[in-house]
Formats: sequence, structure tokens, C-alpha cells
Amino acid sequence: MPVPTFKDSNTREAFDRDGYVIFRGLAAPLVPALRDVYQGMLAALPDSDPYFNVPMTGTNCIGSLPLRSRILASVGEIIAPAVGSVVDDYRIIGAGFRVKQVGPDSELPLHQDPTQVDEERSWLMNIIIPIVDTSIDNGALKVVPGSHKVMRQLRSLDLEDRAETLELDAVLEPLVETLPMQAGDAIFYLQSVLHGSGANLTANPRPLMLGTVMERNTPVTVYFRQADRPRMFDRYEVPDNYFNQMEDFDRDHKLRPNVGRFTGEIEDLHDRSRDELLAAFRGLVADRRAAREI
Ligand SMILES: O=C(O)CCC(=O)C(=O)O
Repeated sequence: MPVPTFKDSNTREAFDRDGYVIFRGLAAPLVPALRDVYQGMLAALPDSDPYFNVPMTGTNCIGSLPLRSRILASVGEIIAPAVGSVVDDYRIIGAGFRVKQVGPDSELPLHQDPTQVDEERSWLMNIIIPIVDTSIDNGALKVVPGSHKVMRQLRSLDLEDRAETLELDAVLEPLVETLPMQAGDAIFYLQSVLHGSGANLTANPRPLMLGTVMERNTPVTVYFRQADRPRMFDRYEVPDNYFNQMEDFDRDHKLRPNVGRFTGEIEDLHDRSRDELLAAFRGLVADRRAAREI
């Protein structure tokens, strides 16, 4: 599992251990510009826009593809200096807004994101910059540090491998960390680290900038599990804007790609049964208790 090319070696070490790293205040000077783009986006959306139909919404849910593209271009341009100040040899492949609407349905269960790169050879990570302060009340991010080392499997686009689906929640409970952040803090995290966020029980939406940063010259590859051979995946090389160009994001991101090209089938060498995962996470709990980390 190659570690992202953070400039600082202590950051690389912490990221490798935990699967994420937070830079407090890294993007604070960028928050006014990000808020301007966010407000402009809201102003451009008709009340009937699909953006307003889902509790976890964002740029990818906007009905107008040209508007989406404009937001992605502006946000990518704004955050590039912050990313470039801490990471070398990267490219940004999509940076927009992820917005938690108000209400109990806005909870996002712990999950891994679908695999988007050959993780044996290359790195890819997400970056989140909240543009309002986040707290337990409005749905701050949650992570399970170290879970990327336990759950190294390929993650199919159809998302059948959620921690929720596997009913791991009880064993994970002592390992979950909630990470309140201030507007302008930045967290980089692996898509394989278990993460999620609670419901937004305040009166206002919780917008944050969510982007993906990856090794500069590596293609985006996505995977789809074969129905009859669960360890086998079909692999597709797709364009950088793959997740940003779907007509109906909520429906289409779980389907086989209809753009890009099929590049063959691949066996998942890290497949683990639910019992194996439970045992591994119980081991992690015991280790953390012994080290008095939880
Ligand atoms: O917005 C959040 O709370 C987290 C977003 C996330 O994890 C996702 O979109 O997969």
C-alpha cells in the first residue's frame, strides 16, 4: 500500500498508521472563496433541482452538468495551493461540495468508498475542508483509525461491502473517533479507511468541500464484483471525472461503468470473511486498550 507523497515524513508515518491526517487551519484563508462558490451554486439551483431531493447531497447531485463542471473547476482551482503546500506529485480529480441537509436521514453510516485506483501500486485519497465548523450536532466526520489495514479488500462499485451491511458496528464502536473540525481545517483520508458522519440535527445544512487527490500519472480504475465468483472483479479504466458526470448520481454510481474501458478481471487477494474481520477488529480493540489509547 503506497503512502501518499506528503512532503513531511512524520505526516506520511501518521497517515500510514491511521489512514488519515488532519491539518488544522491549512485552508482557512480559502474559506471565503469556497463559501462564495457554494452560495453562488445554491443561487443558481432551481427549487426543483434533484440536489434538494436527497439528505446527503452535493455537487454531483446537481441536475445541470454544465453547472456541476463550473463548480468543480472553481473549487479545484481554489484548493490546489493548499494541497500543493503539503503533497507532491499529485493531481486533483474532482473537488466539489458534499452537503448534509438537516434531519435524522442525513446520517452516513460507516463505510469505505469504492476502490478507485490499483491500491497495491498507487495511492489515492480524499480531502475534506469544512466551510462551516462541524460538531457532533451537525454531523462531524467519524473515522476508525487503522481500519484500512484490516479491510484491504477491493471495494465494488455496487457497495455491497459496507460496515453496516456486514454488521460490524458493535465491534467497531469503541474504535470510532468523531473529528469535529473548524472551517478551513483539512483532513486527508484513504478511501479504504472506515468513515461516516452522524445526522445533522441543527437548523442549517452542513456544507464541506470534498475532493479526491491521487498520484499524478496513474489512471482511475473502478471495480465491479462478479456475481458468480465473489473474489473476482471486473476492472474498468475510467476518466477522471467519472463520478462527476453521472446523470443521476445516487442511482448511477452503484452501476457498472458505461464510459471508459474494461481492462480485464482481477482476483481480490485481501478478501476476508465477516468472522475474520470481527476477529481482526477485536484484536485492534485489545491492542488499543493495552496501549490505553481507548
Ligand atoms: O460528508 C460527509 O460527512 C462524509 C462524506 C463521505 O464520506 C462520502 O461522501 O463518502
